[in-house]
Amino acid sequence: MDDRANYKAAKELLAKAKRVLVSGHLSPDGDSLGSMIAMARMLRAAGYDAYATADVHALGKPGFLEGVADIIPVRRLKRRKFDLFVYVDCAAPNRLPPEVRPFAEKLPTLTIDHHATSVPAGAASIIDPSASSAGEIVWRFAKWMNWPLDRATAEALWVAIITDSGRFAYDSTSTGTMRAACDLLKYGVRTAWINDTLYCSFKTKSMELKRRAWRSLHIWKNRKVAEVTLTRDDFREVRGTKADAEDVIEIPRQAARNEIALFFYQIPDRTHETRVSIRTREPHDATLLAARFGGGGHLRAAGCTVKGGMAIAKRQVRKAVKEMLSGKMKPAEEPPKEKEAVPKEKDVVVPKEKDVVVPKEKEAVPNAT
Ligand SMILES: [Mn+2]
Repeated sequence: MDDRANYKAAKELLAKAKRVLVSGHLSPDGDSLGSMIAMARMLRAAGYDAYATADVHALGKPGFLEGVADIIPVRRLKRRKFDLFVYVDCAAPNRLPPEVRPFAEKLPTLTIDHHATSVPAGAASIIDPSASSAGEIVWRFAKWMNWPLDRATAEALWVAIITDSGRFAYDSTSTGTMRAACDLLKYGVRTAWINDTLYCSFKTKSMELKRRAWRSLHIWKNRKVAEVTLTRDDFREVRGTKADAEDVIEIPRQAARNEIALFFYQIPDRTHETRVSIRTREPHDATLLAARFGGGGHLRAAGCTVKGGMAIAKRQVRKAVKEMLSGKMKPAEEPPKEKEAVPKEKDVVVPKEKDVVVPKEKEAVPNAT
């Protein structure tokens, strides 16, 4: 686990490569997208034929980054040839876009990640669960490699770090995070403009999804659990995607005394699956809950996909939540049921708030929204 040994292994792997494909997880968030763009840009500047790949139609707000123009859409990957694959911010191969998986299987791989559930895999791995973001690790490695940065690369890493650290608010924010941020500012990162673009510029459909999510707010178990729901119809009617509902999980998290926040949603283009974003506060381990349904993530932020419609998903997840609250949930007691893509995850801060008004019903039991 010595960083230096891992850096060296990564460097050796890179020395053997010419054409590098970089990918993050499905529906890339700011960290995933920023990290892959920065990695590809720095590799190109270092003489590699390097490209990031993503579903360019699902980028959400971080899609403003300059490096997005160079991304190869996942659907156009087929005819391309590469000799090294780099994973960034991706906890497991099953979280990669399906079009990318064949490359991950065939090529030598370098893993750069900060997920608690990530395990060293492939030819070389740089994994640090204490890092605020994959972007922070990419920055560290870039400095160690003496790669030059420019503004566009710095902005990609800045976005990676601020989105995953909650704008330097979460517990994962460390002196190392600030060191990285401090260095990035030297390259002319447009901080206020990026902040406005990411956090203060919601489209009408995004505002509408939030309005619907607020209306769905359900708080139970003596306020310890709060959940919001967006159905397939909500997305369809608004013509929105998951990217338009990125921060909806913050709604249930705002309730006073909240320990477990849940966001149940169904994306419009899939059938019979319900996705769940999970945020927890001490002492609850979000990965434990997600793992029950084959998902993963971080200690305080995780996600999973439940096979089945909304009512089934709610029944199963609420049952697991009750188990968790009663301290009966044990780690890894069950084999993962379903290898499936999970929604994005971030680490989470614990704001303290006064009372929040909490309408609504009693306890668990299905609720077919
Ligand atoms: Mn991340």
